[in-house]
Amino acid sequence: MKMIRFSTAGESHGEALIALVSGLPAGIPVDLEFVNRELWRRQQGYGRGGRMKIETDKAHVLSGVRHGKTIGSPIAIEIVNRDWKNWEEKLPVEVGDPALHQAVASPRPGHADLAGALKFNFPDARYVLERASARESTARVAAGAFARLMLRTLGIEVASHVVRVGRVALDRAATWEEIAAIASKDEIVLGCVDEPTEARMKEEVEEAARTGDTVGGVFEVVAHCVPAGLGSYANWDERLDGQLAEAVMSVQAVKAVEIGRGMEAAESFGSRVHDPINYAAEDNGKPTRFTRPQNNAGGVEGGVSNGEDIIVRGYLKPISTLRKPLASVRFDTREATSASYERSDICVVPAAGVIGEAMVALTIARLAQEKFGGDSALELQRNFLGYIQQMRSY
Ligand code: EPS
Repeated sequence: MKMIRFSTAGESHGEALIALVSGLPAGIPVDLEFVNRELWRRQQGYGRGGRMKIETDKAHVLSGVRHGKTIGSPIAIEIVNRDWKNWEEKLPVEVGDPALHQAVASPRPGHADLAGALKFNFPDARYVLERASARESTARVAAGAFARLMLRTLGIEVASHVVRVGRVALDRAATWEEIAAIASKDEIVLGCVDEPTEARMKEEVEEAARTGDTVGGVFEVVAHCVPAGLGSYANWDERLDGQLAEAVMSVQAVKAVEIGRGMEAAESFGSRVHDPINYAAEDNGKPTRFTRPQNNAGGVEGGVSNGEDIIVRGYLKPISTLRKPLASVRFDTREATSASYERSDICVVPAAGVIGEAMVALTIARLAQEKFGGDSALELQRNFLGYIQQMRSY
């Protein structure tokens, strides 16, 4: 089956994380600095925990890339966990010394701990935490970076920004240029395009830090220059919005996904929601002369991309590991106690945005490859340009 697929393996305190990406065409230039920069971006943001001081995530490509280009074979990427040296004896692959096992003795409300322990019949939540942890998202970002490299050859870019942290929301529209510029900053605070708003977001994180709490928020991913025609209304599981929603909802801590102004639309009249259609005299270098004065639909109508920017928002619950833990029960005695606490983050909204970008890029790359096909970058590009040409004449 010729389809872009990816999977990940690895545990939070295991030896390494692994991403396996297959189905990318041969001949895509691989910029490893870009891949590592993406991994760096995922580690940033005000409110990240102590673990980020231990790790400097780097992609070690084991296969599928030779002489700086993809070769059409599966790409295996390893990201070593530096923290492994502190866990080698506590989490050995072999039987090891049971006295060194570090139990997660009481499940954290909001985390996978309880449901996971019940499901897999574990006596405590250690193994659940190890895999359910958002550390796994490192591998997704590495896989996503390769999808982005493919999309780049078609002129498609993906970026994200933070539109809410706790009670503080960005109250103005952001341009594509502003959003894209965040990724090249040397210091990422909270990934908001508006400095005064970002400063207030920072105060929100500070308050959570002071009170032993955590804080969530909303990130927005934008995919730019996606041509009309990706996804389909023909079958329920081919709809672009459905596939984007699944991809973004699968990001750790995301509890809701919105396409365009989905939430507001539910409260408004149709005449205020839908984006009027115009036809321009000139194409202005765009693939189509159909234009829209606004983009409430977030670039998707009827489950199909419509040529406008694709806009997807991920709503994050606050991280479930609390320094001032909530009520829980001991796994061994069933006695009431407080939930386990292990080093964690206070706010991860900008990092989640980077993971959201990876998931959106992987989804769009898969659909682009499905539509345009091609075993080599050249063939993919030729098919893509042929389609753009066809659209220009419409
Ligand atoms: C994370 C690494 C983890 C956590 C976080 C995400 O490292 P550690 O558990 O060693 O501190 O900081 O995981 C969680 C939020 C979670 O709930 O498990 C990372 O690399 O993103």
